[in-house]
Amino acid sequence: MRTDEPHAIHLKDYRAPDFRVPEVALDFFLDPQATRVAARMRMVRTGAAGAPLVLNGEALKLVSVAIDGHPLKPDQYTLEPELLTIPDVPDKFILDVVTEIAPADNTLLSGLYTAKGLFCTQCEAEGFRRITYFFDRPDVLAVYTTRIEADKKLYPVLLSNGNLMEKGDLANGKHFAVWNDPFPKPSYLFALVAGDLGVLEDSIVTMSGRTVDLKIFVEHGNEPRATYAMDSLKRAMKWDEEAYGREYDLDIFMIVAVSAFNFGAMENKGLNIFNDRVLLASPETATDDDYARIEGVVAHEYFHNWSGDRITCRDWFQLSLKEGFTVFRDQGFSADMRSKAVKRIEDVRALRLRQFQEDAGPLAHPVQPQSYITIDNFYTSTIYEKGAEVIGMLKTLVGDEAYRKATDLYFSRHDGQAATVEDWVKCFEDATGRDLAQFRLWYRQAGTPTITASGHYDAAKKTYALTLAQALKPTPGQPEKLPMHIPVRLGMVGKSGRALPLTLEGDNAPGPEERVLELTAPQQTFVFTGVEEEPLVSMGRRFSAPAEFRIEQSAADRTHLMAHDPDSFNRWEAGQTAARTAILAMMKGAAPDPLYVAAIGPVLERALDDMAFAANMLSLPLESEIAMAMDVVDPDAIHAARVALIRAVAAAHRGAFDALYGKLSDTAAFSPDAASAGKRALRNAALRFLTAADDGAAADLAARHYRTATNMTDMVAGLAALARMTSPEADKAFAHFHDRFAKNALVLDKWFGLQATSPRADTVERVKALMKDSHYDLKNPNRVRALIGAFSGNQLRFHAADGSGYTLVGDVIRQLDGVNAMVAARMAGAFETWRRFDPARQALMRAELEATLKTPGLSSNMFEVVSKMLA
Ligand code: 0A1
Ligand code: ZN
Repeated sequence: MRTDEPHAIHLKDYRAPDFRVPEVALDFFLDPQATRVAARMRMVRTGAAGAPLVLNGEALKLVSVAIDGHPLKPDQYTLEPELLTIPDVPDKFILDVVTEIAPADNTLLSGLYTAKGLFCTQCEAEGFRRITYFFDRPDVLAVYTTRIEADKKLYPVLLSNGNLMEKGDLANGKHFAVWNDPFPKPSYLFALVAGDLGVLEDSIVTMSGRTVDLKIFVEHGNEPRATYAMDSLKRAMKWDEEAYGREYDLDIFMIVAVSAFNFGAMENKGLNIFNDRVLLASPETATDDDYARIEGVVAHEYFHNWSGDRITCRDWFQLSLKEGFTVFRDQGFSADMRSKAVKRIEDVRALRLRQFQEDAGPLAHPVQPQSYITIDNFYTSTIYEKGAEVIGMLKTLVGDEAYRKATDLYFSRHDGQAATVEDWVKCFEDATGRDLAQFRLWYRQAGTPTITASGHYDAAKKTYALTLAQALKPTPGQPEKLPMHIPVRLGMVGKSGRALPLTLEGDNAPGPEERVLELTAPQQTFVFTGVEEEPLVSMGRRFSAPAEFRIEQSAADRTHLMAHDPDSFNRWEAGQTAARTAILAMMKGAAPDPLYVAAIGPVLERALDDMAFAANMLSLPLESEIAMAMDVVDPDAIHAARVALIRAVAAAHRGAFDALYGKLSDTAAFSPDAASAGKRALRNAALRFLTAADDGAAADLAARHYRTATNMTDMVAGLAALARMTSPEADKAFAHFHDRFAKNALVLDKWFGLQATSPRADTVERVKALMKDSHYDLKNPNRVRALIGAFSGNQLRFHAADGSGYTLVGDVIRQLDGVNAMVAARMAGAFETWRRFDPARQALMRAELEATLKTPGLSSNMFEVVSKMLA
């Protein structure tokens, strides 16, 4: 992993492998310090005659290597730090490789590692090479048989992919199990788990009538906390049958929860491995957001069985083929399980917060990148979330029915293959007859396009001419951009609030109230006829493209749309734009916009109609969202103006907030369903306004909210309100929370995170003190993310003018780089926006980046992100 001169890998250099590996048999002798792996692989030459066998390997001790049973002498192969080369091999042969590894020392959590006495694997993207020498690339698909041998007392549960073939006891207190996965798969989908685990079991009957056993393995005692994940899994399996016609294919589907995991979860064939943070939930320990995330991630990993496992990627440049599609699928599932409008709002918000930021900075890359140094750095919001948006646009352009036809074609045409983004787009062309040549630019061009609309109403002719112009700024390596194919969904709203029909010049019947315009040129004008009154344009409904939609509208226009737009997403959007505009003006000395403040009145009046939606209407743009709209970010001014607007809204509607808060107090037993969660969200939104002042009354209310809470959602809301205050009530509540949950790692993470995101002036000092807490652990990614990750998202305090926040995070990432380079490089993303700040802050951040780049033994992961940020 550490290389002196990290070099880039390019898509244009892709070459098919020289060998096929139809079968792999692995024999594991588990031991935390010295695990032995005996691998037997059947190799068949498919490439050039005489080409050498070159296998990947990393951090391995090679014990022996043999071809067709004949051990090789050291002069018959060469061993480099990351390659095993055997120059002279036959066209068909059996390769035996024995390696030794030390899972307990594997702090990178890639390959085979131990966590709390458990053995587990993480092989995506390139972890399998840390287990044995192999073609560790996604286009080499093999049938795996895995035998695991381990101490029976310590590791009673032995799991791998596929079906259990055999198990039994051995001498010396050992036992073994043999698993076989009949579906050929790439090495990154291999998984093994061994440990002392409890299990929650259930089953489901698939659409063709087969019974599938479902098992979720967790630490003993945690079984009840896995019931929501199990319920989500069953709903996801059913949904995939209905929405995509996809049936599960093995007789058993297993999930294992682990406490140390680099990302969220992993779709290993038949044996998903989860970060326990996105699996375990109970009302006392998980918030409604946690429940929603669990539902989404369980579905995501399950959906990968078709979009990822049955059809995998030819190479890692195709990563979005599986990730963008699977995110799109999980978003569709969650939207169907909950509220479509609210889910869309949440997804767009997350996209803007992370992906738009990425697209506007030094790490911008296309959905299909052309090169990388370390693939681990490309599990990005662009690959995942923008990739999903691109698929959403395809669906918008071709329509629901044709979309299903195209995905059916994709699944049948490429089942069992390692496919490409091009294969995917081709299926859409073949299924629909559409030419998607220009649309392909969404995969190739980085950056967020801006769509600027301007309109002209001719009252005499009753026509409205709408001109749409698109622009895309240069991004690293892409100075010139071509115009894209952009679906722009829109409607027109009259002054009275009614929706106006959209009849385009040349239509021979009155048009619908909503339509999708296809913008393909740099600028296009669409003329609508029969427009009875001057319209307000509601553009980019349901966010029809991952773009920035710009239209000149007054505060009055926006508050009108906020109240009357028939599209609820755009009602929310109008509110966000109005609030952001108001805050930006306040930073220049304006008073809180009275129109915006007044517009919250009707929102409160209608709040009970759709509570989750109302909670979103009441949620002001975040500080980092406001920063996106500034040329030079001023974190102090943003914070002050945002708080001032919240206080102005609170003061104007005190009575209504009080009434709402009182009316919504919950006495029913906890249920995680969407309606109940929406009710809690709305009450907690009201709490935010009622505790906007930093005074005794606010502290009392927040403390009472915290103390009387009967579930984690409300506890966290009370605690978050207190975290903004200087009252001694805050310290009391945090101490109470700590003592109550000290033994529950996931809840303790919330305790760390809430303190790290506090706007209080002493936050940097507090975070430093928390790093000395006995519960802080640099080796546990969840804990580091909870404290340091949360802190670097605290725009006000991370960007403290004295640079103390930068030094804190800089020191951590440099230290963490030696422990877990993958997680460290992701955390370095905190500095991604450094050029958007004032010269003094820029200099401070740059100094941290330069110090990082100079660190001896820097990982290639960190080298890649930091050198790109400085370029
Ligand atoms: N494929 C997984 C994400 C994942 C990627 C890499 C990992 O380890 C380095 C872990 C998980 C998903 O999309 O869920
Ligand atoms: Zn995924």
